Amino acid sequence: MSEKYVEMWKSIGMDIEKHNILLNALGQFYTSIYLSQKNRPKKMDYFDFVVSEIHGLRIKELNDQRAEGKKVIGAFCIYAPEELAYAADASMVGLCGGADFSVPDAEAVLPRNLCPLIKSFYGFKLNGTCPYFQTSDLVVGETTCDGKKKVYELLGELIPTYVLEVPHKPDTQRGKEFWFKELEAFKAKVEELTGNKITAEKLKEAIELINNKRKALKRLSDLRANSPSPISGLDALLIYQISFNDDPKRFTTKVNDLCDELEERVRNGVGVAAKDAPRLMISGCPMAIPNWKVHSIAQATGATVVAEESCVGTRYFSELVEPKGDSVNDLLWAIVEKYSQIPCACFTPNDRRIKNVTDLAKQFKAEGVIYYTLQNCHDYNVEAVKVERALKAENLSMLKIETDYAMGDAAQIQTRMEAFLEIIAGKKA
Ligand code: BJ8
Repeated sequence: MSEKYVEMWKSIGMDIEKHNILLNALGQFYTSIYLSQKNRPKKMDYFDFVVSEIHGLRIKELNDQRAEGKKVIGAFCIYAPEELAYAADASMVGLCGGADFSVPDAEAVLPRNLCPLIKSFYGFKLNGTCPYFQTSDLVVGETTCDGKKKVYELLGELIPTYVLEVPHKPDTQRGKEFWFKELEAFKAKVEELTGNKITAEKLKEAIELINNKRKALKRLSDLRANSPSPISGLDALLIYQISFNDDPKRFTTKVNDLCDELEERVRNGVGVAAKDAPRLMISGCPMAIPNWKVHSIAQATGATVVAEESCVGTRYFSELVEPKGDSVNDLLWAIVEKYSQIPCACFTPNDRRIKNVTDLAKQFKAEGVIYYTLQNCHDYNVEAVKVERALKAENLSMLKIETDYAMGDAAQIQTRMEAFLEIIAGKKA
């Protein structure tokens, strides 16, 4: 891919030399983790292609759109209301933040004992190796956790950054009213950025576009409840990750095509792991691309990952925006209702998530839950206490893994997972 796009990368201010190192490493990583999997669905071809062009063709598409006057908005959180971006003919893309590669650059500025996701994204902007950052006209952050909130102040020195104030009790009437006002302000910001008015008609279309994407992802997710699961956890995770970067309409079509194939597999009893492979659910912090660490370790132990209770997972697509009227206000309220159901550990109380974890574990017939928390993420780390209690009450075992993006602890995590699988096997016997 490199040669073809060098001029484009230069034109958006990327560090070509450093970026080449990143691309080479990613290519090798992808080949060893993804392409080595056996019996993958044929329709994964498209998603392999997307990954191979994730810094190339997709960036070209976005830059071609920009040349026509359209805007690109970068985001980090599923609280960023993408419906409003698309209603103004802009695109919303996920920004890089899932690799250890950029962490040393960030640590030259930021404290080391900070969440790796935050260090990673800040480092990617500092070192100029994320083409999505370089293509964004605006970054939208949000006041979820303290680390992100403070780093957005620094990020704002490098790229225009707008911070949404997110209510920390989003499920209350006051929280919803507050969020409605924030959405109105963000709508005005997007209109100012794009020069386009967000009409009811445009907003309705955008809601449908994103609802369709969420429906396709939920269809894929639900298929994994079958035994055997027709797709590997790694492949499903990859698709969830790509959902933040690909063109939403094309992506939805491709996910539905894949689901047709998976339904066929289910009818024929075709799976990817051994029939008796232990079924694991992952719950916790989001895994931004190319964070495949825990899934690849789980698969190496012989387990099959069947669900992710995560923002790169069920929290993104479980609910739809369901308008009860046709005015802009009605549509904004529908967005409020949908987003206030996202059970992020940054909020309190977060009973919805505790219930979701146990419900999902049952729905997906998970025999154990891997609780995944990034180092220095206090919200997910502390919430593990309540999640574990709830799972215990359902006689479900949980293994908590607190880690970063580096692979230094991979062998230790694998040993702990193997011991966990023995406990699960002991319960079955
Ligand atoms: S809605 S989970 S995507 S904030 S950055 S909280 S890992 S210390 S990402 Fe998130 Fe939105 Fe919530 Fe979902 Fe912890 Fe790190 Fe903070 Fe993080």
